[in-house]
Amino acid sequence: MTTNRRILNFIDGRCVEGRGRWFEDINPADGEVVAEVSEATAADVDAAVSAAKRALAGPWGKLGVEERAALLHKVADGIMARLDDFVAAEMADTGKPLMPTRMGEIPRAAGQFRVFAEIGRVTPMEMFESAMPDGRRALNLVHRVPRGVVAAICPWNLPFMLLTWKVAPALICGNTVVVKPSEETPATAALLGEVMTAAGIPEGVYNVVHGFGPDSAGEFLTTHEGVDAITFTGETKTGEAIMRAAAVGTRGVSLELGGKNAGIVFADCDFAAAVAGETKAAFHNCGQICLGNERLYVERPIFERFVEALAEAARGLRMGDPMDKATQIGPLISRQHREKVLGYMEQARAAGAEVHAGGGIPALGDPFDRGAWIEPTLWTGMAEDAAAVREEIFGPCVHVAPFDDEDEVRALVNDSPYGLTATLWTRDLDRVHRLAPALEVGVVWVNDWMVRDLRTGFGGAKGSGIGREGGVHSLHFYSETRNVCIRT
Ligand code: NAD
Ligand code: 6OD
Repeated sequence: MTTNRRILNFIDGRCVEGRGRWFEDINPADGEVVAEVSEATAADVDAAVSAAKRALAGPWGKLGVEERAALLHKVADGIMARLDDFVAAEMADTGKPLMPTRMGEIPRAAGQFRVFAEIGRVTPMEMFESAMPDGRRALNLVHRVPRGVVAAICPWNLPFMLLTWKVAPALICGNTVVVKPSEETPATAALLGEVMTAAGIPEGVYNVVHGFGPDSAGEFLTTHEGVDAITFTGETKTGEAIMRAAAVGTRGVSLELGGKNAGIVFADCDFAAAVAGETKAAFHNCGQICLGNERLYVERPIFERFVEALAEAARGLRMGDPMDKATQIGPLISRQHREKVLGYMEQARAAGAEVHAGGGIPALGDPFDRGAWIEPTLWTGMAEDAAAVREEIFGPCVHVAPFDDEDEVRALVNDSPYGLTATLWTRDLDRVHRLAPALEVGVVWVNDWMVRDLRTGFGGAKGSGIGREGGVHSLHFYSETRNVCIRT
């Protein structure tokens, strides 16, 4: 099918056709083209960065934090008033099921504007009075000033939630932004432009440029000398390229990158809760979530029973029409990504994996057979150095291995180039206190998975990133302190 829907860049408060080519936005649930997207060239990116620079010196730059907070609340209201539009746009870009999109991701994205409005409003200014050697005193007033123009490079897996996690704190700190959404998921970033305008956010404060990474809008933006700081969420390899770009001009960079997260299940756990939690951790969003667990270590006495229960849960997950409220799992983001995941499935078999659930493409009938669906897959029996156990797959695949004691499992979990999250299932509180701080990750969940308060910091160790975003940690990245030391 061809479509009449066009998605344009959003520059200086206006929808603008880029000077690049048009590319297709495809719904991976059924392979339909849902929109044609206008690619931004280097000149278009330059126009967006220039607009963002001008906006810093305009009315936006004169607002106080209270006024910016009020505008952010209006943006949140605007998103929720158009909830149906945002849900439809996100579902069309990703094939995600209705319920998690409508009940979870889009309201959570709107919530970012409220949370950061309040965090910005209530975070006190630091002030220190110092005694000077001559007996007089000095008052240190620590101002928080915006960094300037922030480039936000976003991934496709939770498109709107991850984009707003950057835009909301950047704006409350007084920056202006140029966003480059993933080429796979341009729609909600574009819709947000309409909401920003309706909320009264001045022209040039929020800009969107569409396109790809290398030799396209992503690279043009991260290498633009007018950009003062870069926030990136995506693959570790891309993060390395972006860090190199940020080195020129010594710009600030925040990197939220990949993961190969582990779940650890002790024999004393609440068995049913651990099975249910790990079913989500392995297969939610079709495994396309940086927090997902692709490695699972289960204490030997319950290993076989756990594998059986998790395999049964995986086989029971409902796939199909994303509009059906009962659908739990959507497709992968694209056929191209499915090829990558299928490649790992082949490698897993070659590495001696026993397949307990899934392992292939489901037969869902027309029109979904034209999509990018794949079965939730559970393996056992691979060595720790197998590619499917060591590398991030970013699909609904989990390898389960037995362990015998705490030291062993700690070493297994930490033996990874990544360090984003870990999930611990046990009733032994002493063990939690011993083991959790010894895991080389940014977040440890205990007896649950993916319950993050928006006010808390998030980020990874090792190859999973640099810096923490979320809560007051975002203010540290999106602003700089300026100490004014006044002798009294
Ligand atoms: P990706 O790195 O392929 O792309 C992310 C964004 O970067 C896209 O907008 C892309 O166009 C752009 N890009 C690519 N190359 C670029 C370059 N050279 N210069 C500038 N921009 C460039 O990632 P993805 O496939 O969209 O997302 C999946 C990855 O993101 C997974 O590795 C996942 O673990 C990671 N992720 C991490 C977190 C986290 O918080 N740590 C959250 C979500 C996703
Ligand atoms: O919602 C969150 O708190 C969160 N950390 C989401 C990250 C998703 C990564 O893909």
